[in-house]
Amino acid sequence: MSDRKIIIAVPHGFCAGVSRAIETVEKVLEKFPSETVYVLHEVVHNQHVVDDLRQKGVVFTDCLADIPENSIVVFSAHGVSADVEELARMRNLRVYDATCPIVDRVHRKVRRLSSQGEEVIMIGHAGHQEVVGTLGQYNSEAGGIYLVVNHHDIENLKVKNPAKLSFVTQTTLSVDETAATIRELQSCFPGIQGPGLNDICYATQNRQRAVKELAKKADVVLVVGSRNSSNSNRLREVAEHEGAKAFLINDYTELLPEMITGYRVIGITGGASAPEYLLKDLVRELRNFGYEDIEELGVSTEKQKFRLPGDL
Ligand code: 0CJ
Ligand code: F3S
Repeated sequence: MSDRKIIIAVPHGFCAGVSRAIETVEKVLEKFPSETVYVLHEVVHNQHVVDDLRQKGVVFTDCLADIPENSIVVFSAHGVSADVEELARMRNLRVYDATCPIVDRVHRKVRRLSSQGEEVIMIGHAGHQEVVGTLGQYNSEAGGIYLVVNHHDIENLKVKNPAKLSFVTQTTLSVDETAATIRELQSCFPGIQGPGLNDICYATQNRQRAVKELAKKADVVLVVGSRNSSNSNRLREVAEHEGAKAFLINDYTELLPEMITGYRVIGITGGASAPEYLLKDLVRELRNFGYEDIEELGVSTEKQKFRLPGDL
């Protein structure tokens, strides 16, 4: 009998914000069957989700100005800047906002800080959709908002008034790396105010805790998620830091024999935007390689649910 086995991390896969965003698009499609439904940016960073919705008729675009006036548009789970919201109003677009409520909470905080004239440091990855949206909630006529991701950025940072300074973070960062970044910010700016690690959402924290435990038991960790998914990339990194080999794959077709050859225990998890059927497909594929036993390794259960936006 083979001693090879698969361990699946719990929780993995869809979070409440992703389920809400996808359901928002599906409900909008149902409600307006004869209209084109536009989605600004990938609704979530998963190629399969986006392809499935495209098949159902959704038109994805990265440019709001390309959407005809008066059309229906859904904003992605990652949120948008205040300028995009304003442009949508000017073009009379009918907006269904699928921004995750946890991202929205960070947006509200940034708006409040900017209205109080406070400078804000955002910890996050340059160019990521969520970061673009959150930075763009700050009124540029207030003190200033600055993006940092590492030691080098902090070293080079000049703020105008360290006595009125706060920080916020992207919701999908590595918990351990962010803790170190916050410690460094606090040592450079002793008066800085912030949420600690609380802007990192529950789903990111739970999936990272689970993959950490998984990586202690598995030789290799396979993370199902798309390349541009921040939280999925962080899961791969956390597993690797814990000493396992780790790969991010979009689906089972990207599994290469050399990723698993010679290893007894394969750990599996999925990013917050990875549909469950992709994990099931991967398990089926691993069975073909002789991994018959399946276990689950759970660190927590999740009950979070978010209401759909608007009149849906
Ligand atoms: O930013 C978010 C609200 C997380 C959305 C869920 O995951 P995903 O993969 O679409 O986005 P990230 O690249 O932010 O992880
Ligand atoms: Fe929201 Fe976190 Fe998911 S910010 S969309 S609950 S990964």
